[in-house]
Amino acid sequence: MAYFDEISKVKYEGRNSDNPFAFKFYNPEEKINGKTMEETLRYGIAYWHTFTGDGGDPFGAGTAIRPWDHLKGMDLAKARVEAAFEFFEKIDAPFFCFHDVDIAPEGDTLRETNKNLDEIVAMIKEYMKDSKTKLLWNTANNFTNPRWTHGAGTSPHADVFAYAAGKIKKGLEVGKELGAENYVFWGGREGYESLLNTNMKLEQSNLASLYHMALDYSKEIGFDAQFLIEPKPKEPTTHQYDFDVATATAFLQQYDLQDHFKFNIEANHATLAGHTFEHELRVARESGMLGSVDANQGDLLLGWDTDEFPTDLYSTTLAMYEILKNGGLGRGGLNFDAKVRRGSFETDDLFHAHIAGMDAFAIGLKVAQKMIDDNFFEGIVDDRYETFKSGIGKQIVDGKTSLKELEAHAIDIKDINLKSGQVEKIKAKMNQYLLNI
Ligand SMILES: [Mn+2]
Repeated sequence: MAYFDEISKVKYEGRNSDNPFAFKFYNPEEKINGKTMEETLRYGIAYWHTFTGDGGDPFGAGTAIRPWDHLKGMDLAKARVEAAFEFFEKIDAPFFCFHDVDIAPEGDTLRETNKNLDEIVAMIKEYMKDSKTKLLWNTANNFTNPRWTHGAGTSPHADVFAYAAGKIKKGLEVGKELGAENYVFWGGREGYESLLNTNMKLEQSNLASLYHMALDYSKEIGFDAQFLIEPKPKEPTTHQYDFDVATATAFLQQYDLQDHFKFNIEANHATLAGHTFEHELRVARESGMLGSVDANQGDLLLGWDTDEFPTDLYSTTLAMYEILKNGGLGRGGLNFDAKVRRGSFETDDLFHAHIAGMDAFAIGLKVAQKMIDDNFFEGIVDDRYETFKSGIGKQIVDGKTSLKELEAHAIDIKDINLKSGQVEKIKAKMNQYLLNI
């Protein structure tokens, strides 16, 4: 059965195309700096938002009209697999991502859940044989079911911790079975609401133990995926342990996990943490831990995680700058952890939204590459820190000076020739780059 009958394969038609079902900027075969756009951008489709989500929010029921709405249970799960692979083919997606509960319904026990998963995973494996779409990452949903109310790996109850461990074990097996490139840990409810009843040290140490056990088990079964932590500062808990990249880096270092994890960085989580998307990418890149990206955007007028499709070209350009300076995303990719707005309830909107996001990052890639070719930011930064290249500045950088020497250098200085930061001039030039692609 076809679920998106009226839509044919989305193709690149160029910037002047009037066809809403065509890419205007994303041309998968076009080479940018020696690599095709498809190879660099490594787009992924988020199963949960696109096939499982129904447009419901805390104030109202789902609005989405989907051709699989009439089905339930395992029949619904199977229809979603069929629809997903038809969608992947039509949108030309190289990757997809899922949580366990997105693809198969939970049973009353972990044993029943695993049985449902096995059936759907076998079906997905069959579909993958005839599809170019690969699994970018999978993960365990340890946050939706009421048992995770107080956390999963940070739960105050040992049975909940064991249940979480069992689900992760299964997730690693599923990842191996489907050839996942990465395995993601999003903290979900790993945090706390109030210190009045919380043993923070025990919770964090238990979480680290869970990660170590996951590493051991993946080694044992020969699953060589890249492990990724996805920071988020708040929501659902008040204080999430993986607040941002810097906080999560300290956690990984404290528990000797830093050599085994990279980060999956989500734009909307960055802005919730009070950072820009590019800030989080930069912090991860500078420590060699930029692994993958959840490509979306938040609404800066709202204080919660809106998971919108990315359309802000400043943001996609600065993100692609970080990704290109990182030498690409390696085994990671750009996963559209994004949902159509509740009011965008028609099936066609799934295509419009992905086309918008794919074009926005394609523009970002082209503009960022052009700026790198021109040494645009590098030139600005190089000039700005010029005084550290020689003399006392070089001695500071090389660690060859002292407070005494620095005082002697500074003691009679009257005028320091500080230069303007020229942020407005830089932004105006960036606008020229964006308009001239
Ligand atoms: Mn989000």
